[in-house]
Amino acid sequence: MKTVADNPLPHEPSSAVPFDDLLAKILPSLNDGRPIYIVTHERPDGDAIGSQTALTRYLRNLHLPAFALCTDDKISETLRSFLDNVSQCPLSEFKPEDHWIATDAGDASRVAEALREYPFELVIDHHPETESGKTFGTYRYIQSHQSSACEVLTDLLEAHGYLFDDPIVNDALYLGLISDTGNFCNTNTNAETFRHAECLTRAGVQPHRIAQCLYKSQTLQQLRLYEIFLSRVRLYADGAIVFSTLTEADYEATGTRRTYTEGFTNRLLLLKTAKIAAFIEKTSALVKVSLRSIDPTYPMNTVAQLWGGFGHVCAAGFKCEPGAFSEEALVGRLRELL
Ligand SMILES: [Mn+2]
Repeated sequence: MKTVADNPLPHEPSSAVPFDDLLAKILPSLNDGRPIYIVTHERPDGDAIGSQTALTRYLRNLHLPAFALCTDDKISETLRSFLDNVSQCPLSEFKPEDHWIATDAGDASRVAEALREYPFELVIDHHPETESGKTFGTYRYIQSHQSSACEVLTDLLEAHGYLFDDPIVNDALYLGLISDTGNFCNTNTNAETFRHAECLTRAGVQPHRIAQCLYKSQTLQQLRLYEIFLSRVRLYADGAIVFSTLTEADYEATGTRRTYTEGFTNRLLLLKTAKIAAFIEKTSALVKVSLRSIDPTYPMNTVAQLWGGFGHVCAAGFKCEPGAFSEEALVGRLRELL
């Protein structure tokens, strides 16, 4: 049997009060009546929408004119139901000279192309720092040891004196927490994650209700898409590497969209032999690959970087032109990690 010492925490837990009150430093400069746009990454997931919703709502509660700027009109109805709780601004109405904050997006390349040149004043993220990211945002609060942008934001709000008294903020924070930890199953789950979850649950969040929203709200069309996804599963290296692929035609045939595949890559790791999973999405113009591994022994970010991508150790991805992608080459790189 392994001892605790043999199984150290994958990440150093942060201390209970890990930083000064950053929001108190920044908010005075944002309080000049101009709108504050809260932006997140393209193809937003639960953590993106959760952190965007929570921060927009929190600033609104402080009587600041904050808006969630939605750059993706194809987000799933589940995520939409969280975002619809806060003030939103359509892409057509913003003014460049207003205030800009990014959450769950530490690099300009993560936000919509139209916004990349704007002067972001605050950037909140938990993705590992990138070279290009260092010039994005005046204040950068990047905590790559934390599970989610929502966990980072929970700390920021706590330090700012938030009493966890707004159910909309709390539910949104919890959404991000369970999204990025895979419902507390991924390697980024640690004691601090549970402390934040406890804090939110004590404040009234009902974990079963958020889990129901996120994991048990599939339409029959989505299940049909998943059926196709499973039918395309192929194994390499005696089942240690699991691949599947979807194409534009699959979305059309099932009446679904690319944004409906949340969680698909992780589900390839349900296979007992699986160590590494890759979900390949093909369109005529682009190949998008999501990579997941069961633990940091198999670093996915190093592989994603070979194709210009990035990400976390156990969850990374890349996009490239169809001509630049070869499944054999990817399998070859992944085999080297085993
Ligand atoms: Mn995230």
